[in-house]
Amino acid sequence: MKTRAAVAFGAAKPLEIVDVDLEGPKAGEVLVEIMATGVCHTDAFTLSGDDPEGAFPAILGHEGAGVVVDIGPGVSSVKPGDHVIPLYTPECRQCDFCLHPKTNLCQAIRETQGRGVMPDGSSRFSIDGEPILHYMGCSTFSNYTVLPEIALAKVRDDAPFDKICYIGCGVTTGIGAVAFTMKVEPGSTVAVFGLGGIGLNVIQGAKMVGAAKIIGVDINPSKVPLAKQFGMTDFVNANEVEDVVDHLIQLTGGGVDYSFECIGNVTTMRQALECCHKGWGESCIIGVAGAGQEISTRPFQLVTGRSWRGTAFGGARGRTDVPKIVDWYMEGRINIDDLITHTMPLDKINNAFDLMHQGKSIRSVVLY
Ligand code: NAD
Ligand code: DAO
Ligand code: ZN
Repeated sequence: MKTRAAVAFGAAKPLEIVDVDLEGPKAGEVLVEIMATGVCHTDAFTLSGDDPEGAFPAILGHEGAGVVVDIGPGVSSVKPGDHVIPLYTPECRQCDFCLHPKTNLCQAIRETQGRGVMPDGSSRFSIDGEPILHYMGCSTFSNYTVLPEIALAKVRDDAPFDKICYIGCGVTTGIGAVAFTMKVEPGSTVAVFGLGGIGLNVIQGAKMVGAAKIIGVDINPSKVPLAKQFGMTDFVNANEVEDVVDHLIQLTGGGVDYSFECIGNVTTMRQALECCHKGWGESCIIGVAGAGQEISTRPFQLVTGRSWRGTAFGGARGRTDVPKIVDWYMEGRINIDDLITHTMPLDKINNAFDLMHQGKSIRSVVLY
């Protein structure tokens, strides 16, 4: 079949909206009509050429929601008509990682997903017979896409696609980092570095679990009103204080219980670790730094009881946890609507990247 898609033909080039050939689902695979997709910082990171795994031509996008159209042989957990959210972190429920209680990093299809192909080693997308790569196993910048069954969370039918697509990455990553990875306790003091699409969800997660003080750190003060609405109690403009770490330690009387780096900058990763309280403070890296970059600190920071951790997809096991997060949204326990600042049709998708780079959007959502 043909599908309309935004194709990344090369690094740092605008996406091109073209008709692409899409092969039907093979064994264990599912054809999905994507109804809406968010545009995440990670799509921009890959498009920039800084992503060591980034390869072109490819169909980017990993934050979608849609409807199952067709299933390949052997598929049993979804059927045509089901509403689904694609998972860039799949959940096979059988591999050593899925069976280990401490990780969500299912490895069942890791190698082929990293190469931009389906588990059988080939792509379902092509133009004039030339393969176009998949991206993060999702490729939600295509109106129709094919995914492995283990990379789909089946969700309730009454949830709006244009909002729950954001649960496919940003919402789950931010809230999950707090609730699943770091298990932040009520009454905790939390610092959030970067008040973008991820950081604001860390803030709402911290408020949800009952954190007492939630300090946002950013260099763009226009982020403050929304961050306050989501639960930020204090704001630090990193450009207006002499030393961010000293400032946070003074503000909290010794340092924070938990910090989250939601920028992807190795300098702020160090600040986030070092503003943690001596003896027990824990810092979680969420941001993805550019290829080849390294983090550093004095080892004595760790000797004296601070811990450095990290998370992918908020530690969520997608097929199990994503449907629950959709329920939280439908029950009014989490706010997604106010974080979706812009919507647009597929042929205007490059505007979403411009708005992101200008710091004008939190989340842009493409509606098919
Ligand atoms: P974003 O661009 O929306 O937000 C980044 C924020 O950081 C902005 O508000 C910006 O003003 C602020 N900032 C930039 N430099 C700063 C500095 N030096 N000090 C303080 N603030 C600064 O990005 P996002 O969509 O929220 O994504 C954040 C990061 O999370 C990215 O690196 C993205 O790739 C990564 N990410 C990770 C995962 C994961 O599973 N680990 C999932 C999704 C996204
Ligand atoms: O190596 O098993 C693995 C999984 C690696 C991919 C994890 C992706 C998380 C960070 C990328 C940002 C997601 C939008
Ligand atoms: Zn697995």
